[in-house]
Amino acid sequence: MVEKRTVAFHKPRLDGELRVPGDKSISHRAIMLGSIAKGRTNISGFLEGEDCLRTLEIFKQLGVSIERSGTDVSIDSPGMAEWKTPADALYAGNSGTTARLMLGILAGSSVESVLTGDEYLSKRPMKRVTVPLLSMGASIAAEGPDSDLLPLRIKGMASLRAIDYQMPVASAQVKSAILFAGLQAEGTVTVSEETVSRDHTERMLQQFGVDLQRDGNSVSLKGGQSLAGTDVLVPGDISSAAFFMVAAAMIPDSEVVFVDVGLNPTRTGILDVLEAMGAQIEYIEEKGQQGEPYGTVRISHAALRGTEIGGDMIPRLIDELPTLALLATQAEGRTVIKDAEELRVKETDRIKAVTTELKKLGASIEETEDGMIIEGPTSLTGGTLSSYGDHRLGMMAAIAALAASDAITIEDPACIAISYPSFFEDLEKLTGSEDAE
Ligand code: SPQ
Repeated sequence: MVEKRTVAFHKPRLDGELRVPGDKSISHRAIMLGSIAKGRTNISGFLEGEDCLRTLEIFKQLGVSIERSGTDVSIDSPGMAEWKTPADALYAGNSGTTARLMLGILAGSSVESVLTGDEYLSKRPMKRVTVPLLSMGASIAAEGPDSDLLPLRIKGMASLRAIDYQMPVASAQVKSAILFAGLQAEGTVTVSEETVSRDHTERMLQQFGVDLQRDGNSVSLKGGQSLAGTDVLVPGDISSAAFFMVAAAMIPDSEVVFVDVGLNPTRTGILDVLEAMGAQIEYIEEKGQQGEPYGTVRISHAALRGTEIGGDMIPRLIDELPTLALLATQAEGRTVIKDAEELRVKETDRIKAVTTELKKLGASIEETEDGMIIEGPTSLTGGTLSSYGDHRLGMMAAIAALAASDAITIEDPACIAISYPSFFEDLEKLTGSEDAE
């Protein structure tokens, strides 16, 4: 039986201060680089979400000593040359980041392993990563009938060939996998992308002592460098905050202050679009520590207008597009989302899922090949929405309940814990109301 949760609000308004949990992308990378490096790494603000816990468990299987107490993690690693061959398959769960980045890391290790995932991840393409890795001399073979899909067997080669790779898609996962493999390459690895994707890997490699060159949209590093354990502070995840940023902008009289949220410019597209749609945004404080900028931002409701979202903006807000589509249903005029075909290969086909689910509430939204066209404003009814096992769809459904005239029942809401385990508590805190069950 599918688990369900019903969310209902009577004339809601959001008010207060919010410190969202740690950034998912940065938490993964902190565990990965802390395990590759020799010595001790202390992480604070780690995201206790399902995806990041999968990454952590994988490195324990590889023999790295990792202790976690809530959001504090300490890693004592002998360095990747000393990892042990795991007895069982390495399970990435629902996490595309874990699977794709691990492929790059394991390809240059000295262990042999099999990487698996859950039913959703097992349908997501891996060739975008395995093709460049194979050209570096990696040994990766499918265990199943489709070479694009998990499970994959990786025989660590300890040393790889250098490549100069022009990425066909803007993807931080592909870029990171090649850079991680590049740490074990003979010579210099260069990765170039047409549009810059999130750059957490580049920033964190430098924090761990790697000499890395950035030249426009290209990144290069020389193989054979050693990494030293360090301290990593993980700021709040702007992709989690985005749900409440959209809610604050959408619901009259709302005002929310987001404390210590990540403000890396490769991730702040959501703020630019909210501003373009007319929301009030005030940057209260901006700080930067160890290469990752973060700060405090106030977002308040205002009359909203439709906008166009496409081009270079897309990688800067790719994971926020489901909730921005919801916001567009409440804005005056037309919103066009384009150049976002990557949404089709996320945890689910997010273009199809978002249009199908928002239509159930009465939204005027049409699917295009690479995005969506939304006409607003429309009043939304209640209904039963599927999460498709996709955390971002589950949270979009809950935020839709703030604007809907009736209750919304979310099917399979448990997936929300993948990136935001305390989502419903924060929703209750900001609205001051307990959602109906
Ligand atoms: O890890 P996963 O499952 O791929 O997670 C998602 C998400 O919505 O949380 C995408 F489905 O985020 C990706 C993001 O879309 C996380 C990520 C990263 O940490 O490097 C990069 C983006 O993916 P991509 O394919 O553009 O590299």
